[in-house]
Amino acid sequence: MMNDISEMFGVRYPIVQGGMAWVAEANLAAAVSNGGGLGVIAAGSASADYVREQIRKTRELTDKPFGVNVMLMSPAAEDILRVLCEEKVAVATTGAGNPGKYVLNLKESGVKVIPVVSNVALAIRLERSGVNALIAEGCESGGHIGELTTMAFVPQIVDAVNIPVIAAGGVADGRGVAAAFMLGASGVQVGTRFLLATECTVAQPYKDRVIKAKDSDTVVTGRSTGHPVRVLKNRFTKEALSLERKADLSLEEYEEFLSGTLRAAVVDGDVEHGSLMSGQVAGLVHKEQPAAEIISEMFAEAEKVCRERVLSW
Ligand code: TUI
Repeated sequence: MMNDISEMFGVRYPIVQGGMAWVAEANLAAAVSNGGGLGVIAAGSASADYVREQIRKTRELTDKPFGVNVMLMSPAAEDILRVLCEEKVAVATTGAGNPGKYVLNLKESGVKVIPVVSNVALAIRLERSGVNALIAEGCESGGHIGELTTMAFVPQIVDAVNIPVIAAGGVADGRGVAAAFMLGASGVQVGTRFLLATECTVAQPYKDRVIKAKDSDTVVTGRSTGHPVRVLKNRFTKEALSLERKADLSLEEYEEFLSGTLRAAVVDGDVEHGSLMSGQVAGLVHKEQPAAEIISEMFAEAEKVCRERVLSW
């Protein structure tokens, strides 16, 4: 399936793997790229050296293009972006901030820049700064989120810019892919379903919680602190929400409470005290599968639903 996004990335299917901090490392990124999508290494809060090592490891596992997601709130973000230029990574996706001032350098080094945005104003500004495409992320997503839903947000971005738009948030199967294209997107970004890829090295208890989750099992913590994050409900979210109700809570105290909780979930499999970031589609994903199978299944289903439900009405 060739379109502007698959041609831009040089991949078979217009699907980008979400830049899930701690979760998305070389094994998952390479598996997604080998399966015909764009695999992505998440830099998260890691060091520039870690990112360079993961880039080199991914190159040993695939000869296909892949990207790196840079979480711009990280103190190491600038060093990581320098590594992406030096290593001439195909694509940089960015999140949790405005990458405007880095766009020129990245593009001059041959790195395509695809920022995640959660409002139209930033999308317009970034189009002017020369980014190659945009990821419009709705609040159905896991992790750090904006306010708007994918359904409302994607067509508004599509109307506002003249570069390709990739829809994210709430996409986990072929129906989601088809719906994203109906909204005007040229591709999709998928996180939660790839968390259940066989090649994803996240601790098994985390995967099992996602598999067991129902539609209403995610909650958004951190709204009161200005850092809303969608996660699966557990003892950690109960404590986080109760801490947020404290009148004299300082940001430092809240950040101290959060510190290490994502690592605890992903690496140690601590599903009670850990932060189990997940999208609302957790209730839609039921099993582990190889990344390549996830991708081919999603696009086969998208084609089928378009034929059966759209083209025949
Ligand atoms: O970045 C994400 N999702 C993430 S990052 C992350 S790491 C983390 N770990 C612990 C606590 C908090 C975060 C987990 N999930 N998604 C992309 C995204 N970007 N969502 C929203 C935004 C965003 C927000 C503000 C993009 C741009 C932006 O710009 C602000 C500005 O300066 O205009």
